[in-house]
Amino acid sequence: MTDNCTNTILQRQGDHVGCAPANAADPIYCTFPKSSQTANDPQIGPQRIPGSEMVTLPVIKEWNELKKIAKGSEDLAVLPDGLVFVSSEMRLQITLTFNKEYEDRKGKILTFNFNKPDEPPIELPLKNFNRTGFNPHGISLYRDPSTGVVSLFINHRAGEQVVEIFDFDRQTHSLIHRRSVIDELIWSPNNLYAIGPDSFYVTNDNFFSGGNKLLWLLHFYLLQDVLRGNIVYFDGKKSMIATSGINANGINMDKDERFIFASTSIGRSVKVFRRRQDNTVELSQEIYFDSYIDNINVDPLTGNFWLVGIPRVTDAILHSTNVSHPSPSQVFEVKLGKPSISGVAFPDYEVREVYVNDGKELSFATTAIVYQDRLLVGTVDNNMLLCQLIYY
Ligand SMILES: [Ca+2]
Repeated sequence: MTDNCTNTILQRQGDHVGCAPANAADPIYCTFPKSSQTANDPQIGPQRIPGSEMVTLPVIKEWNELKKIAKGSEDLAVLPDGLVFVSSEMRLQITLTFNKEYEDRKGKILTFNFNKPDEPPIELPLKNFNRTGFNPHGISLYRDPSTGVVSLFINHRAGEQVVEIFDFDRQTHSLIHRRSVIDELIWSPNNLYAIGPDSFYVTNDNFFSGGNKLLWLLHFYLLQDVLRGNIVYFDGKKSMIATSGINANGINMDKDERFIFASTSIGRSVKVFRRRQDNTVELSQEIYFDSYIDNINVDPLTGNFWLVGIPRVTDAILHSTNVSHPSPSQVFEVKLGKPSISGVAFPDYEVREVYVNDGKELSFATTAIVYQDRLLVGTVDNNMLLCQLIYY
């Protein structure tokens, strides 16, 4: 990426994201090196992937209405009808610095409708729920054929790490709390994937509990290569470690739920695991990026994965103490190709960088979801960016 880039738009050919024609005279266009890799690319690895050619992508500016509302949208999840659930007003604590803006946040779940993009996000009432200390983080939605939509949220409640389970009431457009899952194996949850209305995989992004801030930060800054978090499976009644040795952040699965994809926090990669019958998982593949990968989402139409990267973690840390400090944002699409029965899960995968910005337009992005021809990118502290995907 280039530091003078302001923003980009996407185009794609079939299910490939491509690049728009250059128009250097237009100030809303920017230039950056195209970043692309495949499984056969010898440049795969933890190093930055050098761009082989310069391309120019145009900008989308359809998000202006959203910026007035959202104080962050750390994670997003979308239903098939285009209704988006937004985890908002999260209080991220990756420094010991007091941040008054965070302290004033209440934690909210919002909805945004892809089909009504001019309408601002709406806060979802949380019924039968004690909001004290509510601090929402990762989201997953489960569609139950009989009972409807179930939403699951990570909640960093004061002194407790919780997975909150709500039923979504479409009639009243509200969430009805059904259950708080507090489990000894869920100690530093970041994100989750709902397998059923009460069962899920959840990531622990740290070796230490989120409730012990000093040790948590010691691991975050110094011990990530020495001590690791993990991925935990909760079956509705009991938990177990699905795999160890990963400071897992974002998590998602393919539509057949045979593979788990988990980002490695500071590892600049996504690990691909095969799911076993007993719900433990086996590492199959690791895909590297030139960015710290946060949340992972899937385009239900193409099955492609959409990842958000944090190119410079130092800027993200400065941003977390002063939200006006820009932290660059990056979005990738991963086309997986056909899975292999054994060995490397997706030998023909392709990675394409489709959005990059120095943080002035979109600071500290963390998640990106696709609905039909639209892309929505969420951030920890600021606005969401709505993009039109142009097919060619
Ligand atoms: Ca995350």
